[in-house]
Amino acid sequence: MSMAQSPEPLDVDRERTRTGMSKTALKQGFLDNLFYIQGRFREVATPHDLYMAAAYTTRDRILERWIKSAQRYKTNQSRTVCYLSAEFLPGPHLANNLVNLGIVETATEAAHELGLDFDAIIAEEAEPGLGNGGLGRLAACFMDSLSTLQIPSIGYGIRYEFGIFDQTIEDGWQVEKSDNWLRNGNPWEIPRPKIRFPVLYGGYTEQYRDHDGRSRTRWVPAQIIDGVAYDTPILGYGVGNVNLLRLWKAEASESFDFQAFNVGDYYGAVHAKIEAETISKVLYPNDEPEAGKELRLKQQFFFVSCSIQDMIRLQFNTVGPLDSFAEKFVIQLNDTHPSLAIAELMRLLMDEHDMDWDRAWDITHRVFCYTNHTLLPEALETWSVSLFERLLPRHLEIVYEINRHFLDEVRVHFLGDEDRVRRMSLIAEDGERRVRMANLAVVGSRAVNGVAALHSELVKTTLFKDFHDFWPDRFHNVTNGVTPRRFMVVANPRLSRLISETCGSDDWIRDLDRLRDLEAHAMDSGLHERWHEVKIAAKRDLAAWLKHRTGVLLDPEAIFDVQAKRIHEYKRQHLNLLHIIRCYQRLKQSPNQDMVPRAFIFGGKAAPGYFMAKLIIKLINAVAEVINNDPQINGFIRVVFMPDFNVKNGQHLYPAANLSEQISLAGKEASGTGNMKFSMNGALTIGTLDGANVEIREEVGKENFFLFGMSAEEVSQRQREGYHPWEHYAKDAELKSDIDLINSGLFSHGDTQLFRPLTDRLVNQDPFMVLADYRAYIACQDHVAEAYRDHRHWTRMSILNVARMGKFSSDRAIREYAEHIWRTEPHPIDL
Ligand code: Z15
Repeated sequence: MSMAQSPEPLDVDRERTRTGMSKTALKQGFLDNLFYIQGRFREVATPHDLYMAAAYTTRDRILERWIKSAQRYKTNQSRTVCYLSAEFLPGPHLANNLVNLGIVETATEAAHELGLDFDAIIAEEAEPGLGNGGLGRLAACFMDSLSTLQIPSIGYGIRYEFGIFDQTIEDGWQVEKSDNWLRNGNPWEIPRPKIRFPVLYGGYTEQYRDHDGRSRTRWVPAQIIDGVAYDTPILGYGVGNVNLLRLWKAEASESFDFQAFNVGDYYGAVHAKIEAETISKVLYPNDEPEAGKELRLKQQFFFVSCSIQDMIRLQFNTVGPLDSFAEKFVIQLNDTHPSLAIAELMRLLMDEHDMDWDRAWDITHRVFCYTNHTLLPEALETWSVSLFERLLPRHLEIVYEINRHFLDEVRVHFLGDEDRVRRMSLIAEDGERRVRMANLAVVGSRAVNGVAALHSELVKTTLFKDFHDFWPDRFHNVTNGVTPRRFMVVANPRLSRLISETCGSDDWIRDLDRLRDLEAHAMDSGLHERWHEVKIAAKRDLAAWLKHRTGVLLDPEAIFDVQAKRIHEYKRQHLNLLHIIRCYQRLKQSPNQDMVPRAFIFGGKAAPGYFMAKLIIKLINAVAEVINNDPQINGFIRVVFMPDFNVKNGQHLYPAANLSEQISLAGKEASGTGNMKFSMNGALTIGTLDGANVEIREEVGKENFFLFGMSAEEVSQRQREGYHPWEHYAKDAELKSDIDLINSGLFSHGDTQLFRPLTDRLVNQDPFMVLADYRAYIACQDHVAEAYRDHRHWTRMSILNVARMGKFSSDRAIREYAEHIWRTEPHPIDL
């Protein structure tokens, strides 16, 4: 893969042998690992054995860099970024690690010489699905970029035993299967049984006097659970730096076990063990907060408490006294899920390390930064005071105390504005009293950021307006990005090779702005031909994959029109469906019309308890069944639902897409990151002015982007005026007939009621204004079809989309965090 840095070939050979990166060394390492770790000969090895041997052979080559990084960071006392996230979605490690080690070609050759099917070995890996969607995947992209930019960092999270469910489709409905990703072992993690911290829950607090006679608080918990560290190395691309993904597993605390055992309660002790382990058992499969779920709050406190204790341990092991904690560390809160860390750090500094309030608060509010990922009111986390108090009595006291200090400041600043005080309080007092986690995160942090320019503006002017009035300098924007290593080099090797050949270097992989060099070739017919070939080849691969898994056969010449993301009403998969039904009706009315063939491809999981999202999946599959089996349509349009959309399966989708659907209601999608992944792989976007779409359009040029729909401004204006979806239904005959067709029973074997909840909601409420944007969407889709007929023009737009995607590398995002928010410097580890 790496064609850049080239000393003398002989030196390279010698160096590769010394570091075990030569083909011979890889082959020997592989056979040794197969024998000594898997206990197998080639002849009897299962595909999984072969994968494990390849994984261990790769891991062996990471370890030297890993240990060197850890030692260097320690002796340099480097400032360290701690990224706290309840979710990480790294995707399969093997292929990515080979890319980042720079040994893809050597490893491929080694495998072939051993007579192995390397692609099959790579496909064998089960991915760690420790996240729901965008937020977890963003954390994984950021880990990749932190290492690549050589910034010392630790990702802290939970080692869920069961990640996001596996999705199957049965009779058109989503069915959830548990994700037992650890079943066959995980070669990428190293357990650290000695890195273990007690996590306390429940009980009560009491006052006492310490030896100096000062009044102190003691928390007497009702339950103690241990968190044990499991470490996964995160390699940077083409650098020696390896950072740490440290995930906590819950175990019964030994002392508690023994207590029960000593009084003869053996079964009670075993029961306590089982109960303790449920804390890290399963990821909540919801992109929104799980209202009132005690176990979820326990999970959040569990990983936060372990992580803060670990940082305090590291502080003592390196720089020393806690006074410089905020110089040694910066803690980035990925949404509010880890915001209990603010109260936990206060507690540890005061109750365990003797600090007074002011010193503890000074450190705390200088160490934290908070990223907001949503404006949707239903997605803002709050916890009832009664649950909070039952589980974390000491933290509730601390939250109250933070609130008291904070609201006093607000009162002084805004004399007499008690309404404002009520809105800004950490405690909601209307109805059941609740702790507002977002307010806690803003008050406890030095910097707050949104994830795209539009989103960050709305954060300042709507969601956190009062806070922005009070602390204007606290608010920032860092537009999201994605890593080109996984989403271009790993997912799309053909395109990556073509880009490197065209640009004469693979420097773009570490410096994505270099893609601009493609612009000079955007009219070159030689490049056009190869660009088209690369896309068609990816479409053939995807078509074969989908045929095998769903039985639906797609025509690689058709427009591959893809919407892949969580299923949610605000993302408007049903708007896409209305367009499909429109195409179908047009073809039925005039079968001989000259329509551009299309393959409509969907992918995405619905939260198991989200009825409307599950009904949308059913409708997609119901429409697919009718259209795909209608002989009059004759394959002109096809609809397919890719089951189990995840990082691994997504890698088949991005390279094959011609058209990327980014059609959320403006103002609702904070950023989106799939939009970037598609565009980087040469898909054109049909989209609204929402999230990062706005900036993508600015970068690629408005003539290379299919824009439709209301702006966020227009949306809020329409809502203020009063929105009446039934007027659209009544006035637009085509819209009416598309919705009526759903209600006719055509897609439900005559059942006219099945999809009623969905169509009724559209006609009567339509909270995401599908009907208001319908006409503009159909018109825009017609432009897309016309544009696709001009192959040269389309290919040129596709090349320009890729050439202008430099901004959306997560390297750029991490550079902005490092410079404007974290104030961290790179610490290079030489190879
Ligand atoms: C999640 O994946 C996102 C926001 C959330 O509040 C939760 Cl709980 C999960 C997504 C946003 O919806 C998406 O627009 C954004 O790109 C992503 O986070 C990463 O910032």
